[in-house]
Parts: sequence; structure tokens; C-alpha cells
Amino acid sequence: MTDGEAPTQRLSGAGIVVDYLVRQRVPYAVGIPGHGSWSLTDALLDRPEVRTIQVIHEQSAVHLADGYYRATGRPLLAFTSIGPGATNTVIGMATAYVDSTAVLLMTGSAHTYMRGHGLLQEFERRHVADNPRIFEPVVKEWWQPSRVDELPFVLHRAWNAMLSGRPGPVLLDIPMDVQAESADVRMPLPEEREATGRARPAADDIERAAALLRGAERPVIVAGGGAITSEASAAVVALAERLGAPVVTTWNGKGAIDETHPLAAQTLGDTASTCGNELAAGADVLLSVGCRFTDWSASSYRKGVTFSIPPTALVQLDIDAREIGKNYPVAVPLVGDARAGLEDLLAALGPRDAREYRDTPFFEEIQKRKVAWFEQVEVKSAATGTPMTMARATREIQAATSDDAIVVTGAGLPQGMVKQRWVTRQPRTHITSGGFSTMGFELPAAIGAQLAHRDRQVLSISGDGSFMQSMQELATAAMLDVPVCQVILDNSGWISIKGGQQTFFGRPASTDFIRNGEPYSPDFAAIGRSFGLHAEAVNDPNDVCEAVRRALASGGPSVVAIKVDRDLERAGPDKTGWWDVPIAESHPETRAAQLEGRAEEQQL
Ligand SMILES: Cc1ncc(C[n+]2csc(CCOP(=O)(O)OP(=O)(O)O)c2C)c(N)n1
Repeated sequence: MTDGEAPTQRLSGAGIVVDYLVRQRVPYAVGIPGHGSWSLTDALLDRPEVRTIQVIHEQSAVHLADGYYRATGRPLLAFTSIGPGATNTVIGMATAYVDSTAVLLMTGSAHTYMRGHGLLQEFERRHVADNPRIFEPVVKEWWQPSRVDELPFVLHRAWNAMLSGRPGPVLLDIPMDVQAESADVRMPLPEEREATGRARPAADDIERAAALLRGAERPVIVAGGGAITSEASAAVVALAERLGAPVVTTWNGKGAIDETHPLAAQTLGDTASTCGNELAAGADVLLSVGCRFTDWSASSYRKGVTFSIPPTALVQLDIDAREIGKNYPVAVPLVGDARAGLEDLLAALGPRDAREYRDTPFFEEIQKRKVAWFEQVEVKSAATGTPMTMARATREIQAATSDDAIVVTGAGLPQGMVKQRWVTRQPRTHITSGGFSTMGFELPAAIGAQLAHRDRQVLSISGDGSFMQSMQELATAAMLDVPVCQVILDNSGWISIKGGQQTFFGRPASTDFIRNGEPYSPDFAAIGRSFGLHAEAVNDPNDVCEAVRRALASGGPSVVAIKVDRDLERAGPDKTGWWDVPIAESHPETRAAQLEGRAEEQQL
């Protein structure tokens, strides 16, 4: 039977949405209801297969769904009312859009027969029911259906848009009457409407890429977020071993290779690793996999710092043709799915000749560069002082976790610190808002990851500033009773911004949190307890591991508040690359350094 032959059903608009979620086996609808989504929340009552989860701020609903998607590859529904609830989600959608992750958002909208009259929470002066246009730059596609019987079509289109090719968030802005009214509809069968299968790069391009890689003496693989999305990790590792190529990762690509693998050459760009940058910059052939070469991972395109393309020949594998050649000239474009492309490359290359990949001078060089980097890491990560370095805290936190623990970060020094020093063993265990670097992302996203994997350890690691942007979601964790562990690396301020300002402008801005002349922080452990959670405060680096262990063993949500060093020399991750920040003439020294670096940036 095709969906065209399916029996008609009489369903309300909201009922159609929920029925489609059931067909797609979506387990949760996450949001904050309001009058704009009453029909939806009413329809959800009839279908226990989709559990309604309430958050405390709508931005968190999208982050939670995003965290669930990043942990599993499967989307959830986020929903809001009309008006402020809807606009509250924009940062969440932007975060998902920039990182190409899938979230289905449904917002309530003005009744079709009242559009433009100034309904409660409508904006209509430029155009009636104009909410979706706020979202335009941050959604892959959006719909504002006017009739109930459009909805089956809209839903399978939305699903397809969200998950096919390069994934991304989509918006359904559904008028209240369209949610409430009923129609006789045939519900689509998902399997007849989905773009399943993996798009493969052209066979002749694969042959050209294989020939280039076969002749390479210093091949390097750069794995971006696309390698994780397409579940390409096994193929990344197999290709690395076939070629003897080190694998370096971007923020979102971290986890594409077990970082204890001898060919894992760590992360690349600024606040990354020296070995990753050196190897990528010295490659003769570079194979990039689902990586869009942001300024952060490409050291603002300053030649020779992270990349030297040319003379390095770039083989660029990406599902999205618009990324090809965007930031660097390509020797061979491979337009297609990361996993399929890598598998085809492996097949085209054939087996390795007799020599083990470990028996080469290049392998020896990779190990030497890694050792030098690991020695550098020790300086801050093994520091014994109190207050402890954030690097030491990160090491101690990891010591309390298992290899499949999921760690989630949002922005600031903790985001860079975890990127630089957390040893990621498996794909989808390092979750971060790598492209948008969103303060407040980590806690709700961690709750989403924990809902996906109730049996795994899930940690949200925040700075005090970032935590205070979404700490209300401790209530969500408490109500859901998910055992997410919220760690706060407390340095009483927005210290990444202070440090950056010191580096680039030669004087820090006033980004400390100060009260009565002293560094100020709320009592975060008391905050945790006030939400009803297990909570501890830690000052001594030797106590961190046990405190995190106790928190994880508590069985419920927990807070561990750790005081960390505020000294700018020791506070953050090591700078390893270059980042172009324009500087005013009033700071001639740092401006001169910036202009010097800028002169070496490649013309893009
Ligand atoms: C929503 C949002 N606002 C502003 C910024 C810019 N920003 C990046 S890091 C940062 C400070 C982060 O402070 P905190 O979380 O306390 O970590 P710290 O760097 O102090 O360790 C700010 C303001 C951002 N990334 N996201």
C-alpha cells in the first residue's frame, strides 16, 4: 500500500503533527506551551508515545532537542506558543543552523482569519503574522500553512529538508485555527517520502583523489562535524591507517577518531594543538571531510599556521557543494556523503603495500610532534596550585568518567579547554556549539543527550557566566530526574573575554564580576541544593575527581562548583594558532602585530 492508497483519517491540524511524530518514532516534544500551541498540547495528551517535556526557557527547548540530535542523529520536536515564546528560540535555531544539526520547531501563529489585526503577541506592521521572517537566516526551510489539509505534505517536506543532505533546523509556524480545525487526510508513510541513501561522489573524482593520495608522502585528514553526522568515524580511521595519515579534528569533528589512536593528531586551529596545526600545515595532500574551514579552525587563513593550501593539494569531501572551494582552492572536489565518499576512496586505493603504516619516517614524526604537544599540555594540566588551573580541573573531571561519557560545552574558556584537553574516545561524546559558540547551550543540550542515553554519564561543563544564562534548566533536570552532572568552572567573570582583550588590546576590559571590590560569584553549590540536587563546592584540585564521582554516582542531577584560577596567564587553553581581531590605532603595538599577521593571510 502506498500512502496515496491509505485510508483517510479525520484529524485536527495538531493531531496530524502528532500523528506524524508517532510515525517517525519521535519520543519527546519539548517546549513551553501557551495559547498559541494549546491545540498541540491537547493533541499530545492523546498520544502517550510522544512524551511532552517542559523546559523553563524556550531557547533551552531547541538546545535540548539539538543535544539529543547530536547524541543520536535523531531529531525531536521543539514547540512554543506564539510571540515571545517563539522568538526566544532564535538563538537555539541559530546554533543548530550554524552547526548543521536537525531540530523541528513548531511555533504557534495568528489565526488565518485574524492575521494582521494585531492579535495578542502577533507582529504585523510590515507583514501579517511575520514571525517566520525573524528565523529566515537560521532555518533550512520554513512553512506557514494556511489549511489543515496542507499539513501532511508540509510535514514530510519538513522532515526531508531537516535530515537530507546537509541537515539543519526547520520551522513550522502553524496558525491556531489550522492546529484546531479538522480535515479528512491520508497520512504520508515516512518510508515513501524520505531521501534515504547516501549520495556518492562522482567515480572519476574518486579515482583522481585516490591517485593523488596514493602518491602523497605527507597525507593528512581533517575531520569536521560532517564526519560525525554521517557516522563516518570507522571509515576515517580505516583510511588513516591505509594512508598512514594523521587525523586532525575541528571543534565539531572531535570524536571522529579515538584521541588515543597513534594517528590521532588532536585538534586544529586556535586554542587547539601544536601537532595538529604543524601536521596540517605541512601536508602535501590534505583530505578534508565535512569541514567548512572556519576562521577558528583555519587560524584566520594565515598561511602556514594551520594550512598552506597551496602548495598543499586539497581533496575536499562535502555533502554540500556550496562548501567546495569556498575558502581554499581544491585539487579534487568530492561532493557526497562523508562515509560513502571515504568508503569509495578506500576501495579505490586498494590494500596497503607490505609496509605497516607505523614503519615510516612520517609516522615517527607524527609521534614526535604529539609528544612535544603532550609535554606542553602537562604544564597547565598537571599544575598543583590552588586555586587550580581550569586545565587541571578538566583533567580531574575526566578522571572521574568512563570512556563513553558525554561532555557538553557552550562557550568561553571551558569550551576551548575541553576541546584542547579532554581525551575524546568515541564519536558523539563531545558535544559543543562549535560554530556559534553559544553561552547557555551546554546544560539544556546535556539534558537532551542524557534523555537519549539514560545509562551513560553526561556532563555539562560551563563557565560561571555561561551557566548563569541557562541555570534555570536545573529545574528541568530535577523534574525529569535525569542524572546530568553540571560542572561549573568558576572564575568570577567572563574571563575569556578579559583575556582576549588583554591579548589583542593590551589592557583587559571590566569583565570581572565584582562586588565590594572583590571577585563575586553566587554560591553555586547552594543554587544546586535549592533546586533539590546533589551539589558540592570544590577548591582543592585533589578533591575534584572524588567530588565528580560522587555526583555521578548520586543517581540524579547534580552540581559540582569548582573555583578556578583567574590569572590570565594560566586561566585558559594554550593559544596554538592565529585569530584575526581588528585593533584600533590607539593600540599601536598590538595593532602592528595584527597587521603583520593579516599581511600573511591568504587572499580568499
Ligand atoms: C550568548 C552569548 N553571548 C556572548 C558571547 C560572547 N562570549 C564568549 S565567551 C564569553 C564569556 C564566557 O564566560 P564564562 O562562561 O564565565 O567562561 P570564562 O570564559 O569566564 O571561563 C562571552 C561573553 C557568547 N559566546 N554567547
